[in-house]
Amino acid sequence: MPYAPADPMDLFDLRSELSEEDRLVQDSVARFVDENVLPVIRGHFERHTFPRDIVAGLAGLGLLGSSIEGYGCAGLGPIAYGLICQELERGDSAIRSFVSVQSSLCMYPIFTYGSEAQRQRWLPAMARGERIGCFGLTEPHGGSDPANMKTHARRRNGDWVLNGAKMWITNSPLADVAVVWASTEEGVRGFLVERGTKGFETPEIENKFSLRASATGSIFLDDVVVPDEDMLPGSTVGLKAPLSCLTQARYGITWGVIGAAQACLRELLEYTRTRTLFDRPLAANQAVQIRLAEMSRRITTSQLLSLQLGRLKQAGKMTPAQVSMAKWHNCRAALDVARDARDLLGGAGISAEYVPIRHALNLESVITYEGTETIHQLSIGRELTGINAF
Ligand code: TGC
Ligand code: FAD
Repeated sequence: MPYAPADPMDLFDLRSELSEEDRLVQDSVARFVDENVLPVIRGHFERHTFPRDIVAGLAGLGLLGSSIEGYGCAGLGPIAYGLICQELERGDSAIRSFVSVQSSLCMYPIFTYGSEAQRQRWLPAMARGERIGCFGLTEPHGGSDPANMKTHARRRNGDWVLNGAKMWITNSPLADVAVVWASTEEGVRGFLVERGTKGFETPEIENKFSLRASATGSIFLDDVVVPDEDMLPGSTVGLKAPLSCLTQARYGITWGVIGAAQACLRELLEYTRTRTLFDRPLAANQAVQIRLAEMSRRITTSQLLSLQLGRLKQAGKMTPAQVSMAKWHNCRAALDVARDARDLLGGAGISAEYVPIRHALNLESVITYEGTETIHQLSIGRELTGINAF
């Protein structure tokens, strides 16, 4: 058979490993991103605004709570969810973040730990994008150690009274409902707190230099009364429930960041072929080709990790340590690709006209949230040695 050059974004032809359904999902999300995200995202990044207009489109494609069966959700498998994240983050990490939080951090705990009444009330409306959720775990004094939780819920006349503060909460300024984790006398539990409840405030965090197209805020809880029926009854007492939500979202992030890295490499390939320096295309220099090859190696190893992780998830065998390895590896790989692409664009690399600077700035958040790089390294260290070094 004659040799045909591989797709530079898929050197190991992993697309041929996908099911027909997964390919259809990927193609339709890719089209959506090309038509609805790429034309507007730069403006939103520059203005520091979330593109709220696209929420209906995300919902229309079944991308909100896509892994949930029933309740108006699409019931897709883990590889399809990964591909959704990958294509969305090719547009911008903010869009993938929105979908991660709505799907993995809000709809997932309501589905997994909620009562039937809570599922009926929230999930169909959230799948339609009519209700937006946020997830409040991190607190101002330190997000890496959620066990040291200060936000608390105390029982009063059959209700719960919540006090405390959460910080760096994606979607909180937009959210209709917040999944708030609070410490109780029995341990940590999840609560659904609705906008409009007295004492519940969600001011936006301004002036971010990263994820500028995402709405990030705080949550302040000042004697907020939450009825007992809005406590997540299945949330086991302790950190297991919130950490299980993080596992779902981190899985999606491992795929998402591949999309950001691909966007950078694709643009850079074009740029280095067409920019002439010292009488030859930039891409004709060995030093440049080695850097492009490095980017491709980082993307390919990330793709292989995520695909295998997806297969393990599908088989019900995925472990938190595997997720930590892929989250650490793929975020680091994508950030290195974006920073190096920025450098190879020279001065143009600092302009929003090219995508690497936007992706690099976004990835500075992505490598920090959902567990910093160090937290994931220490999780793997604990898995290997059996010694907790946090
Ligand atoms: P540890 O003793 O390890 O665990 C307590 C219990 O939870 C279980 N567990 C998990 N279960 C499911 N998934 C996981 N990933 C789990 N990790 C642990 C564990 O088995 C145990 O169960 P049991 O039955 O024995 O009680 O807890 P630890 O206090 O030692 O903490 C470990 C550590 C440091 C890894 C954890 O605290 C951690 O992951 N810290 C980082 C916090 C973090 O990632 N926060 C993210 C906030 S949300 C966010 O950033 C959203 S950004 C969204 C976006 O815009 O995309
Ligand atoms: P800290 O925990 O204070 O860590 C500071 C530094 O110390 C880090 O480099 C860390 O790696 C290091 N460190 C910590 N412990 C150790 C140790 N034992 N040994 C060595 N080094 C250590 N949270 C939510 O709950 N919901 C959200 O929706 C959400 N969205 C976010 C959106 C954005 C844009 C950002 C930036 C953050 C978001 N977060 C959210 C918070 C995020 O999860 C935290 O920022 C993250 O977990 C780190 O917590 P921290 O910022 O308090 O840093």
